[in-house]
Amino acid sequence: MLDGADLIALESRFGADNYKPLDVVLASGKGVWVTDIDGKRYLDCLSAYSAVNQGHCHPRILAALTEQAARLTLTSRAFRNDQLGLFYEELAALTNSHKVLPMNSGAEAVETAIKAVRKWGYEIKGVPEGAAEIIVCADNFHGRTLAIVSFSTDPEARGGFGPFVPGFKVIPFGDAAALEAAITPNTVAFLVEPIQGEAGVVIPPAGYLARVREICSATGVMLILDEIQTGLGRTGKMLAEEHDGVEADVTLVGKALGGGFYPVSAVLSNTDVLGTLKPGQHGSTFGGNPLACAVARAALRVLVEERLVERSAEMGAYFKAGLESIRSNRVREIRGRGLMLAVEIHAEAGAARPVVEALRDQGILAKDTHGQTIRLSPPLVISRDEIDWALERIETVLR
Ligand code: IF1
Repeated sequence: MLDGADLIALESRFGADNYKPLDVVLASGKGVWVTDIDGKRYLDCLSAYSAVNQGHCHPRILAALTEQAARLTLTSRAFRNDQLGLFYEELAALTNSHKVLPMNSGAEAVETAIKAVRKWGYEIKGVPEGAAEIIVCADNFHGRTLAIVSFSTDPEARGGFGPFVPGFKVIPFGDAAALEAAITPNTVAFLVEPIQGEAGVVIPPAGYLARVREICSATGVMLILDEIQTGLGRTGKMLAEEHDGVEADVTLVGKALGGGFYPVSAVLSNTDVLGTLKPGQHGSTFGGNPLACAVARAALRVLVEERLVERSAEMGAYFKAGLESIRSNRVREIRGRGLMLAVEIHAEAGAARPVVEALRDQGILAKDTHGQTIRLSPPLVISRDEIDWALERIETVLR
């Protein structure tokens, strides 16, 4: 039998070295709990970066997956399948969208949106061919493809990968005046995360998104909200845009859309943006396949029927209040909305990584980001008792 050290050695021997995971080798999961190969249990406070909002191995999603997998898994879009239309209808209803374009990963949804708004710019807005500009924010995270890293401001994410894709302009996050100033007649879209995830759970100033919405509407610029991480209940609303009472022209969802079982993403549009893509102009072998659609339909049904969005708001407020009541001079700030939470450690108190390692030893899996921040985003099925259990341990580690 291979033990944990053996399996880690295999990873380092054969695997590309593009991750530095915590050395915990997981073998099973149920709800908010995961178990390593030695049988030690951990409370998952990362949820695969919000891809398992419904909890690990949710039985209803598992049933939908196995039922569909036994019936039909992949047809390609050359033919139709009996799940796609229903998936569209259900997702559109839940997100108040008119059009849906299914893809697989989050990055593919972002790429799709970039292509669609550029085409919209040329065909509808009348931007001269090749001149379309898309405005993005500093410290963004939208994925790892070449176009996306072209407008990343993280040297780690883009260093060494040029030449880059042109046509992007970077402005500060949370600064509506900067957006106004950056827009030109060739601007086709503004792409932004409602709350910046990778940047460390950064919430923009109150009124920012509403002002952004006004500016985009007044100037004929498509507002693209990347809700791949914030969407589907994570922040206590189905979409984070609802906190600000705005509607994006294009909304990107992924991660939890696949319920943690399968990569499913989608571009949702409330305008004619997706209408500019005609047969042959965009696609994917796997996007919209019947297995993906059946899994996503079940993942959405679980969110609604188990009231996980409401639960995220309620448990998030409870967890946040608990974190705020921890007396520790190492804590600089507690941030977050719903169950998208973060603890920022004072620079003088050391880095976040050793804190995350100490949490792991206490049975809590969380992730450090940007040196000082610890993200806490458990599956939305977490209970009050489980939060109390976590708070006790987090307090022990932080004091
Ligand atoms: C990794 C971060 C989270 C995302 C938003 C698009 C994507 C992501 C807002 C792309 C993906 C992931 C990818 C993951 C780390 C992770 C992450 F720390 F890098 F920023 F979640 F916070 N838009 N985020 O957050 O989606 O193509 O990966 O499906 O290991 O790179 P994807």
